[in-house]
Amino acid sequence: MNVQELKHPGLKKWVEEAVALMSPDTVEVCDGSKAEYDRMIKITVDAGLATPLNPEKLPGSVLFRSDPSDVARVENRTYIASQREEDAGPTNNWINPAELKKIMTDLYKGSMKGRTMYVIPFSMGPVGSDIAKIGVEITDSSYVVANMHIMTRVGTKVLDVLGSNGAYVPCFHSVGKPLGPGEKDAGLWPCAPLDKKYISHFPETREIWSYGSGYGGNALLGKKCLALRIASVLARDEGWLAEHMLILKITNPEGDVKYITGAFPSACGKTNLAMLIPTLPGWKVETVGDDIAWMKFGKDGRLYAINPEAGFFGVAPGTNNESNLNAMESCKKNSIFTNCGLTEDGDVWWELIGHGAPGKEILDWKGNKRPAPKTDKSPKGEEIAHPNARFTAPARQCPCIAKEWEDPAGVPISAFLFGGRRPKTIPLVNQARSWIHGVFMGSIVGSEVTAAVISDQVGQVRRDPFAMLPFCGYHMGDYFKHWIKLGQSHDESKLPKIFFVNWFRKNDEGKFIWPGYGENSRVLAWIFDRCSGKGKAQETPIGFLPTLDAITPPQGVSQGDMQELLKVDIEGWKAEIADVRKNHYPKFGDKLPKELYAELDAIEKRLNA
Ligand code: OXD
Ligand code: MN
Repeated sequence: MNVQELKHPGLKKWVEEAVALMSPDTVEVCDGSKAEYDRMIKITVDAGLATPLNPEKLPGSVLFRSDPSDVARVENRTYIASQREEDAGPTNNWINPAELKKIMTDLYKGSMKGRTMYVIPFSMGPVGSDIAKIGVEITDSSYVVANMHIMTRVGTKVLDVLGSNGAYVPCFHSVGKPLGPGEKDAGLWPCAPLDKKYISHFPETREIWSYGSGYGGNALLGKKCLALRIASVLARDEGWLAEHMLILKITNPEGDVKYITGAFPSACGKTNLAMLIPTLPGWKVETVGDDIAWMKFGKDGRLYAINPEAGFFGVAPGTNNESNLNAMESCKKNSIFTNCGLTEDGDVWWELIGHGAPGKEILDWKGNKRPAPKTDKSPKGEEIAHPNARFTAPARQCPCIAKEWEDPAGVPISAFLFGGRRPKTIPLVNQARSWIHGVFMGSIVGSEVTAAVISDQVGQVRRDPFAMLPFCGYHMGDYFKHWIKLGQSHDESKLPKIFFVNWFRKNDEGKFIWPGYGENSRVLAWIFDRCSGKGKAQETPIGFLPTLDAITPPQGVSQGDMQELLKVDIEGWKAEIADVRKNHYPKFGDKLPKELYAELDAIEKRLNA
C-alpha cells in the first residue's frame, strides 16, 4: 500500500511530514502479510545482514549479528521528556522536550537517504480488543519490520480498526545510517554511535522518537517504549495498569483455573516461570504472556489482563531443555535469532544450551571463526553468543500457550507476584496482609545484581520497584500513588491478592536452598489455594507465611531447609526496613505517598513487638 491510500488524514499528514524530514528513497505501508515478512527477510539476507539457518533444523529461521555497540537496551540514552522535570522523577533521564526534539529533528534530517521508509501500523493486544492500543512505527529497518510482525499484530487489519480518525501512538525510528549513492549495508549492521543514540518518550503528547539503534527494545517500539513507558502514563490517566508482568494460567487437579501475574527484575527467570513445567502431579501451568500485562477493571469489579504482545523476545544464553523446554520448542521454526553462535551445520548455539557444538569451528556473535566448543560453557568475556543474544519467536508456537491468550476480554487475575533475587532474609513466599501492604512490598522490590548486569554493584541489592525501574514513564512516587488509589477506589475483596516470592535463597556455603524451575509449582499451588480461601498460613510481622506442613518439600530439600526458607528473619528484616527508610524512600521526596511510610512504621513496630 502507498501513503496516498491511507484513509486517516492525520496519519497521512504525519507520514508525509516524516518523509519530508527523513528523505527516504521509497515509502511502503506494511500490510502484515506472510509475503511481506518473507520479503523483509530476503532483503536482509541479500544485504548480508542475515544468515538463513539450516531448514532441516530451524525451518524459516535466520540469524543476525548486530554491531558490538548495539547489543542491548541503552538505559543511559533512554529519556522521558515530560514538560516538567519533576514529572519524570528521579529514576528517569529527563530532557526538556523542545530541546530534545530540536536535537533529534537535526539527526532525523535526511537520515533515511538511500533506504526505504516502512510505515508499520500495529496493535498491542488482540486487534479490536477494548484493552488494546494502536501504534504506528515509521522505520528504515527491515529487521525491525520482521521482528514487529512476530512481536505485535501488524498491517491492514489494524488500519481498518483505526478508521479515519482513530487514536494511535506515533513512533519514529531510524537506525541513523543513511546510505550514499550506490552504497550498501554490505553485511554491516546499520546504527549510529552510542552518543548519537536516543530512545525518547514524550508522555504528554504520547509520542516515541528513537534514533541510532536497531536492537530490541530500542527499536521494536511496541514493547518497552509503548507497552510500558507510554502505556504506564495512559494507565495512570485512565485508571488501569500497564505492568512489567508475566501472565500465567494455573489449573489444579480438580480442574479449577486461576490466572496470576508476576513482576520480576531482569535475570530472575521470568520467561522460565512463564513457561514452567510443574513437578506437582495433577497441576497444569500455561502461558498467557512472558513480559507485559495490561489490566483493566471488568464490570464485575475484577481486574482482567491481556498480553499486549504476540511473540517472545527471549534471552537465549541459559535457555535449554532443562531450564525452559517450552521456550526451546517455541523457537524451533519461523524465528529470528540475534547475536547467537552459528554452527557448521547451520544451527544456532549459545552458552548453557546444554551441549557443545558439532564440527571443528563455530562463528561467534561477532562473525569470528572459533574452535567449536566441546561443552556449553565459555570463559567470561569470551562468550560465543553475546550474553544478551535473543530469539524472537511467535507466541502461538509455544507448546504451553493458553487457549485464552488472545481473548480480547482478557483473563481475570487472582494474584500478583513480586519477586527478586535475594540470597538472604526474604522468605520463599509471603502473602501481603492487605492491598496497601502489597503495594508496600512492590515498592521495595530488590534484586541482587548479577555479573551480567552492572559489574560494580555485583552482589549488592538494587531496588527495582514493581520491576518497573527502567520502564515507568513518569515519577515513581506518583506511580505508587496510582496503585494505592486503585485499591482505595475498588472493592478490595475482588482485587488480586499480593504475594512476594524468592526462589534464590542461599545457605551459608552460598548454595541455593530451593531448586526452583518446575519445583516452583509447589509455591504456585499454595498461592492458588490461598486465593480460594484455603492453604494453611500463619500471621507473622511481615505477612502471611505458609505453615511448615503447607508446602511439601521437593526432593533434596530437608525440613530444616524448609524452616529456613519460611522463617521470619527479624534482624534481617530490621536491616531491610532501615535500608528502605534511609536509602530508598527518600529518593522519591515528597511524592512518596504517606501511606507507604505508614506501612514502613507499622512493619517496624511489629518487628520490634
Ligand atoms: C526484557 C527486559 O528484555 O526486561 O524483557 O529487559
Ligand atoms: Mn522485560
